[in-house]
Amino acid sequence: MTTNDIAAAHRYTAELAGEIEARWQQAWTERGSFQAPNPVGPLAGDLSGFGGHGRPAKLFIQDMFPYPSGAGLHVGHPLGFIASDVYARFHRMDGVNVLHTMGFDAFGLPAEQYAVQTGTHPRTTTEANVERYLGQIRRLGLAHDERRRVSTTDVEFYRWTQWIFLQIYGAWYDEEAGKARPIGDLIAEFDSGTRTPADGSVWADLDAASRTAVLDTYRLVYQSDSMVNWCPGLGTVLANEEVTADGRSDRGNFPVFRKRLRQWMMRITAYADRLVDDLELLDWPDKVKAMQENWIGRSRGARVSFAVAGGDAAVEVFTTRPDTLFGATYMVLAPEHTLVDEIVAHEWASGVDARWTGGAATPAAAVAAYRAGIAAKSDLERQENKDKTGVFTGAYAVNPVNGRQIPVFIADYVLLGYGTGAIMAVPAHDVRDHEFATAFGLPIVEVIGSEQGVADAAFTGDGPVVNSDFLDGKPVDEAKTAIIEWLEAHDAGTGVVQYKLRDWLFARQRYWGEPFPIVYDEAGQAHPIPEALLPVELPEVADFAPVSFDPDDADSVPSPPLAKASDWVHVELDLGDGLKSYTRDTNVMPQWAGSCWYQLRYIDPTNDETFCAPENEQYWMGRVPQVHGDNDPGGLDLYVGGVEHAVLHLLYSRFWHKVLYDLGHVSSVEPYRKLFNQGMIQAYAFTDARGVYVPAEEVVEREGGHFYQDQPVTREYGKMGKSLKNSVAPDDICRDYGADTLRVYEMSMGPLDQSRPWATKDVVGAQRFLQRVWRLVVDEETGTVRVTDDEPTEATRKALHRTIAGVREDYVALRDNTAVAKLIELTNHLTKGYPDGAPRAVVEPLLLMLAPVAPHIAEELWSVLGHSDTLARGPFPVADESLLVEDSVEIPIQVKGKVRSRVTVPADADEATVTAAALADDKIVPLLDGEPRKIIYVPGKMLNIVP
Ligand code: ANZ
Repeated sequence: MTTNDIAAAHRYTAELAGEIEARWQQAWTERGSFQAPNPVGPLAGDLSGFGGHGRPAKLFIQDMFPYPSGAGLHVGHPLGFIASDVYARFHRMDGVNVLHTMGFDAFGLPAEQYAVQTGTHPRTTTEANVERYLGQIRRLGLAHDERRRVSTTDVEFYRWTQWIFLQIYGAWYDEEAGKARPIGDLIAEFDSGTRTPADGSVWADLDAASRTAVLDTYRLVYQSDSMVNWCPGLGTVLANEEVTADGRSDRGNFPVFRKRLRQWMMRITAYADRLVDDLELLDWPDKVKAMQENWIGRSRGARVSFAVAGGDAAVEVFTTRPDTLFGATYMVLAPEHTLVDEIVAHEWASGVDARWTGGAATPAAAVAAYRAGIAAKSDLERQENKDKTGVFTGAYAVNPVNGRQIPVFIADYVLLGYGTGAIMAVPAHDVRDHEFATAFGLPIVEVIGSEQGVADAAFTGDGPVVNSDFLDGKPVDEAKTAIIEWLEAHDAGTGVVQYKLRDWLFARQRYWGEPFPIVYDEAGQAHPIPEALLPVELPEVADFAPVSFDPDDADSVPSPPLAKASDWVHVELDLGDGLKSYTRDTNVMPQWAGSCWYQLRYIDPTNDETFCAPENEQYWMGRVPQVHGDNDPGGLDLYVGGVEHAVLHLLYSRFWHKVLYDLGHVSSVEPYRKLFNQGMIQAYAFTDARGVYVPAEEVVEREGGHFYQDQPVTREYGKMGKSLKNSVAPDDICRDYGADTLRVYEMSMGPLDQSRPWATKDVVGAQRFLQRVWRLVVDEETGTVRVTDDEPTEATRKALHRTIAGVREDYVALRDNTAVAKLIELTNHLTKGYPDGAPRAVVEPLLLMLAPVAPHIAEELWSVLGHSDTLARGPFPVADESLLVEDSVEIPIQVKGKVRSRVTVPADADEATVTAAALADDKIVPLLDGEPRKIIYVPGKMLNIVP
């Protein structure tokens, strides 16, 4: 045996790490080390003994759960998972009841597309992928309460997704109360006459079908006709991006028809104001709040009425900038606007600008020719078109604010379906109007002052109003208020609040999703499925593709895969009035549905009486004003995930939660009190001569260049993932170094919210650190324990307690990189200072502090030191305040009020000592001419000398 072999016997190698890690993962599962007790229900347990000493009693921590794709995790995915695990482990060790688990967002398109191609049931594919993910998650040592794992595809999960859908369907938004209420309340109000339907109909006179129709206009879930791209040949509706410029399907080249189709919608717009206003209550990154605010896009504007000169007609416009009214120099109607035919002039006035007439003999002919020319264009093309086109109608309108007559045009950049389909054009301050005015030689009048002026381009920024009579000098916001007051006083317009947010299209014509708990009677009326008949299970079908039709049959209607399950579609049900025949809704919910509420199921995953018992919700998510202030909305204590979910998921989820709150099902106002966005892990990617990505792991570096199969390749840098072929699998890193090393590496790469480059060659640095810790405890050659029972020196004790105080603060603030740096420093201090064995009194707390980041090695060494219990529940060390006090202090010395030097004195030095040190200081002596006149000492802070 060589020396090397002996040394290797007890060295912390990847192999040994792997063995330790598997053993501890097993032990944690067996002991249920990470199980968090609930107040009530199946997971109820003892809650006494948590919290105290300024600590919270509980913390609910969650990651944005993954979609289990076939590719498995790459090392970028666990960045957030590990960070939240460190946070959870630290607090659990510190005596907090921590709920941390992870489930799967498992409905979705990839499994379904795979099913269409191969016939493999999406459930089979999904379950295999979930197994794979679970293996990877377990390998990383994430401390999850495994009893609480859920998949959105579990029948027992989506049963409650359907139940929540029914609560939303059974509710309407009461504007006066500012909240959702049960639809039954609305019916009662209609019945008693305390409220009348908004559409003016008389409730008492309506038949059952008409009443249903009225209620549908109130429900928070409703069906409405919307324009979609229908492709009969593929049997599916397509997104705009899937349709070619000549109106055919990208895939298969079939004709595509614009068609109005009935679709399920969720009335999220009812919550627009609350969704904006409540952002203020959230501890979220400003960037994400701003993105939600922009997405909702609440803006104050006005409808303004312009009389048409020489007639009775008036053109109403919608504008977000009524403050620019004095700068309106022409108007534009959408070409299809119904007023056009009414106002169009009989003939051109003499001397009309040739650019305005489109070469036509009369205004009517110009309008007709222009309409014919644009009929084939889609809204998108019309808006994107940079070359502004249009024709003059021959008519003039009167600007209400100054009586000026301005020409009225039609142009395709104004859309019929938005606002009122007509605009007042302010070329000085609107980009599209500027382009149009330039092309047509129309006046450009500046009304918002700017340095750049408005001759070359529109100025869209803020500034004082100019050239606008009584508005002059006001900033934009004040001017808006003033002009809206003026318009309302003169009956020329009204202020309106406008939102960009649209209702949420909630149906998908797919297979792998939650079925709708809705059936239709023979008259086509929709009925909700009673709660007792839930869940509506996804039926088996033989093939997962939608039904396709004759490609040219524009009149066909989509028939989703579920329509093929005819035994399932046609049912006899008793909905309370005897057995009758019904047909089921064959749509499925969009993939967002499950993630709208999964945190609530984590709380009570096995409750079969309710989606989440109120006591449990209150405990884990309830408001805690004593800790978070009176405005605390409640919700998760920490939600970690990528910034790509700033809108959609985070908005949908907030919406559902608020509906549940209004209806009294939850006590928290918001689902996610605190949000943290982790950065991304990036990596080098390589392209060959054709610009195609090649597998990064097979690229070799030599002679200062990079080669793939001996061909030179070009290096770039980007997000890690399948598309750039630069993924690194965590499995490989765990095999080559161990999970603890991977965890330490990822946590020490930099601040958590910043993106960072992955470099496999740097991982070894983290491994070396853990090997040094290992050697503090274990003799690599003999395997014996190296720690001593010696007292640490005063300097070491101080170093330890400084580390404890710092590491605690770092863990609380998710600054794991600086926590690791402090642990490395303490380790190096012990390695250098105690070559013959470091004191147990310091090594033990070091292991406890290391445990959140590198839990397996910490557990192993903890047991090597003779402890039989796991350190999953700590105790996490507490710093001794008295050891944090510095021995010496630095006192600034001022001469005539200016700092001239600093002296270092013992921390408890009295005035005489400080003065003596100051008067002997090299930099002070030359400034003094004999005895100073006056000396002022601020104890411990400063000494001021007046010479
Ligand atoms: C005058 C004005 C002056 C405008 C100015 C903007 C800037 P958002 O924010 O998207 O709601 N607009 C209104 N209806 C339109 C339609 N049917 N087709 C095309 N454009 C339309 O945009 C509202 C602004 O878009 C409105 O405010 C109007 O132009 C234009 F310095 O009015 B504005």
